Amino acid sequence: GTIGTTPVYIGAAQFAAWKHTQLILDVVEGRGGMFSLDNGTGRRFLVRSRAYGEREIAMLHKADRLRAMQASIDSDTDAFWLAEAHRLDWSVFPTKADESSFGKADFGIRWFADGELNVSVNCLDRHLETRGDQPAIVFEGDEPGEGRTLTYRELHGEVCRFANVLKANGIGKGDRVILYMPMVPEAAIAMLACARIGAVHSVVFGGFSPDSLADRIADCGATLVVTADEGTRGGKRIPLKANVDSALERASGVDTVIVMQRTGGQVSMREGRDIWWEDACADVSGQCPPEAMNAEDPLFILYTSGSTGKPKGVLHTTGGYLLWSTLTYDLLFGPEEGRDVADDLFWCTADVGWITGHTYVVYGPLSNGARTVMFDGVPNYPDPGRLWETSQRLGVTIFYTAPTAIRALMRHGDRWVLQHDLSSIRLLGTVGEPINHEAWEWYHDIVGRGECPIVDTWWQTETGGALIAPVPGATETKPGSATLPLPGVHPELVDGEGHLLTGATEGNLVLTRSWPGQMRTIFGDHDRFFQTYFSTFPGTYFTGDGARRDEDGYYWITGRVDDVINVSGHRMGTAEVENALDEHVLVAEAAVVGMPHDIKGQGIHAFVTLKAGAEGSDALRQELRDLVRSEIGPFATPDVIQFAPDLPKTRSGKIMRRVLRKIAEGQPDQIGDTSTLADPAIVESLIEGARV
Ligand code: 6R9
Repeated sequence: GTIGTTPVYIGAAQFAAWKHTQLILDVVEGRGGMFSLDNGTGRRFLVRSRAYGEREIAMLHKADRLRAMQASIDSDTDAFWLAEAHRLDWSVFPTKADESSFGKADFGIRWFADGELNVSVNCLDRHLETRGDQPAIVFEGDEPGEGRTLTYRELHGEVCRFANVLKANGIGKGDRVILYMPMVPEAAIAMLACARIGAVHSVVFGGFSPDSLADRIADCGATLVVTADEGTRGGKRIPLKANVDSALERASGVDTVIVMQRTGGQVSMREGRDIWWEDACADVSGQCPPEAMNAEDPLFILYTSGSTGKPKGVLHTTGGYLLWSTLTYDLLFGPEEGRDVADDLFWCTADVGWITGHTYVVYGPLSNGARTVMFDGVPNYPDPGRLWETSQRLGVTIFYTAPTAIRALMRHGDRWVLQHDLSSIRLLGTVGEPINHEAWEWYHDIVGRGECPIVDTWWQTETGGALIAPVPGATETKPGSATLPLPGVHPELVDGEGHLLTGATEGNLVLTRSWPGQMRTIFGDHDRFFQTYFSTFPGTYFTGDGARRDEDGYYWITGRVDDVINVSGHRMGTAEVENALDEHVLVAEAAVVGMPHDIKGQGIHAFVTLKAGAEGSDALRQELRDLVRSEIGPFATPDVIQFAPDLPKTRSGKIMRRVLRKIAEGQPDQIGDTSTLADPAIVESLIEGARV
């Protein structure tokens, strides 16, 4: 990096270093500062430098940017991250970057700890001057064409108004607010309004049952809930407000419920507790000063499943999470040289109830000044061409979805895709589970016309944003591989004892160093945070995933190695489903494992033993399915319920899940050694039972 020829690439880190040493005095043209320079806008900048006089600089391709990033991160990690921090607007710029430790003695995750900023300012205010009238959110409802567009200025006004409503209802910095919403702009407005005043949002996916909702309200101690009268999904209505009402019969502490009108359906409003969104916002100012937040102040809690029955409140903070969302959105989906971020229309189909919706529907795109689609429908309504019809109509250029949706649509044949002109799409992405070869090929050849790179992004609720993924234009892809770690990500594979494995091999996937987007704690249980992620292989963060690494260093995620299953990209703990089944009076014991499923990736196979005298029947199967639906939500409904005389247990009484997994996978010949079972004969009867 010297300025010799024109144009030259200046990475953020390089620029910061030069600026620091006063080599660069002034950015004469353009918005100035690192953000514009490294934002890939492709505009040329006149830079006046003490050493070289006036020079023109311009962006180069992503491959060069990635190389420059990797080089500077290796030479001085902290300087690199402080330079990258210039992607954001801070009220107090941090002087320190990474202060994390994975070790027991000084355990803790901290980034940019003396910096101050506000997330809503970064997603809204800072764009007003340059992008105020540009679309921020493009909303597409359940019915094709039902929608509206909010510009950055409109979104800013709505967010300020709703922030004032929250304040008027007693919400302030640090208070928890539950959002139980459809995929409408109001969901993003409520998230950003919380961020504006320093309240901590916890979005609960609208498919969760009242019981699951109650657990989450109670766990995070929320005092306010935002919901809608009803949601709509594929023409059907979801009774969101009624679900909140029944959840609040169980969970206490909520004084206010704000209800937005989505369908106009009948709901009951409790005097003194429930208010309409529209009424509350009617006479409220569209200005709301942002709360100055410390980089390590909480931004949100999002519940996710682990090996135990109790969902974990994953806590993300302000500075590190936002930087990681901003950086990874730009690297993976940002524009190439000569284009602006708003030349793209980005569509991530995830619901805001999941981490993908947080990072790549709301925070990442908006922080970058992008145009982001919010979709409140489903892929097969009114027909299996919906996603492609909508992509064509809206002019989507980047499309990001889950393999399960691709597999489901692939089944219906190519014609649903080929009927539509998808030439606007330039980039495709996947997330949530490994993508099988067949689905990759179809996505690439049919949806992507054989022309669009596929960005397979591996990450987790815990990681905040993508960690292993190809940078389009820079990383060669291989179908089914998430490819290589992004800058600042340090994956390793270890064996069962935690020994580091080198070269081409397979093992447990760990991360040996922190990155800004890493979760900071499990809300209310910091010790559980350490135990869950840092005690299995001491000194590392254990992902719970297994992976293979090939001779080129590419990672191929093989799936969870713990008791977590991934059904249609919905992550759940087998213990949660077991707990729900155990609630039935006739159930003595239940064990749940994943089974291969053509569309969902994994399905749920439940082995259930009944209390003495009880008889298994189809009617009971249906009761058990309904029970899981009402305890957790429809997406957790078991595919197979097998009544079993007993479960395979070791002499110490531990269920040998490996045996059940092989039976559910239809590979009983691979069960292996069962000699340590208390009653090895049980295995034969289970295999027999699985055949019927
Ligand atoms: C973002 C998200 C995390 C788990 C993760 C892994 C699986 C996610 C993947 C993938 C293979 C990918 N996973 N992306 N597996 N290839 N590209 O999905 O978060 O809901 O917390 O799930 O999903 O098993 O551990 P989350």
